[in-house]
Amino acid sequence: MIRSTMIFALLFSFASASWADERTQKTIEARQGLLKVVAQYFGPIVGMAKGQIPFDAALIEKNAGKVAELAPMITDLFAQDTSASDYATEAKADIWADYEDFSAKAATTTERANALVAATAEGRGATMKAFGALGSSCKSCHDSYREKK
Ligand code: ASC
Repeated sequence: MIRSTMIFALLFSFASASWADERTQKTIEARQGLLKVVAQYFGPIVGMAKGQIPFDAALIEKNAGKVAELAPMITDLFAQDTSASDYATEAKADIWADYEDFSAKAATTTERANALVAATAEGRGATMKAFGALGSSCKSCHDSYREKK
């Protein structure tokens, strides 16, 4: 009886360790996917800013709106400290050393994406200025919290 309880406890501890590892991996993959989706909506606006494709205020309004919806998911998906994981990630441990600052930067991105949506009604100059502000909020977080490649 004692022996079977011990075996069960041992098996359960292995099972829970691998469950946690799997959750960590899924979390990291979900973050990477989220940021890829953000970049997908961001990309055409970068193309317009560089003059590679024609300026299209309606598309910027739509895409910036998507970024504003996606950005709050950043803090949801980074809530779990995965800095001890061996799974490949560019997320620096500094995120969880100052999660308040990380969250504030993510909140700024949401605000600036909403500001970009609003700016699309004010013409190209105002739109591109608001886009610059949004891009610098992305960059500010990457500079602090993303591993340099
Ligand atoms: C992108 C992309 C980023 C941001 C950043 C903005 O398109 O992939 O990480 O813009 O460069 O400054």
